[in-house]
Amino acid sequence: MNAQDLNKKKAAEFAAQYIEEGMTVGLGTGSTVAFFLDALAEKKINFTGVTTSNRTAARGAELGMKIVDVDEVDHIDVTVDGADEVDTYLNGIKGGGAALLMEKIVAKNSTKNIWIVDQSKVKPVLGTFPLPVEVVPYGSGQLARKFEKDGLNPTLRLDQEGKTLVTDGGHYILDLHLDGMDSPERLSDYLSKEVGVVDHGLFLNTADIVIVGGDEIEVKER
Ligand code: ABF
Repeated sequence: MNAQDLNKKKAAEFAAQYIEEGMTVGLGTGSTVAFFLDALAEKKINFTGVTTSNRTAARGAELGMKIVDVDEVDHIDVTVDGADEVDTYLNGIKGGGAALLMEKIVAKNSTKNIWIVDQSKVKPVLGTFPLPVEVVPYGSGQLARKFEKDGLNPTLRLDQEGKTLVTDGGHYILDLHLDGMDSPERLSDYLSKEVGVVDHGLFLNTADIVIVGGDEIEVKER
């Protein structure tokens, strides 16, 4: 296992201690969360998992977990999810795993949000990682042209076979290659107002705790 995966595993295993018997737990998507699911299964406690993607639902079921959709619970005690980038304000970019919409829905319905990342995800400012924007397929070409004109360098996300990726929600993803950003808040507002944008990967004021796996575990609190 390489150093990055070891750090992911460390953060994931540390996060498992926040989960108690009987909790309703939002389960994120990605390889760091995969380590978290394994650590959670090891605890052998009863809890209800709320899924953020078909992949997570499938993995949770394989591990014998009770996995439900967000509308089947009245609240979510805590959600544990990964991220692609986290800045010093604990704002983040998510969506590298193409699950940003369901992740944001689950996060917004959670009492507490915990992110688990390896130290390579922690950056002084956001925007090195391409910003995913989930868009309605109809009109996505026009949106891409507008983003291009606005200097946002969009690329249409393709799947492993080189075909246009379609998210669990039936949408496309335009990744914006920004090389940094002055104001995540302004960019979030701009994107949210564009007709055809379903949502985007800027998760602002969302994470309450970020657990960073490195030589030491670092716990950052909002
Ligand atoms: C998920 O975690 C996505 O939002 C994000 O892209 C991913 C990070 O993946 P990994 O843990 O595999 O680095 O929540």
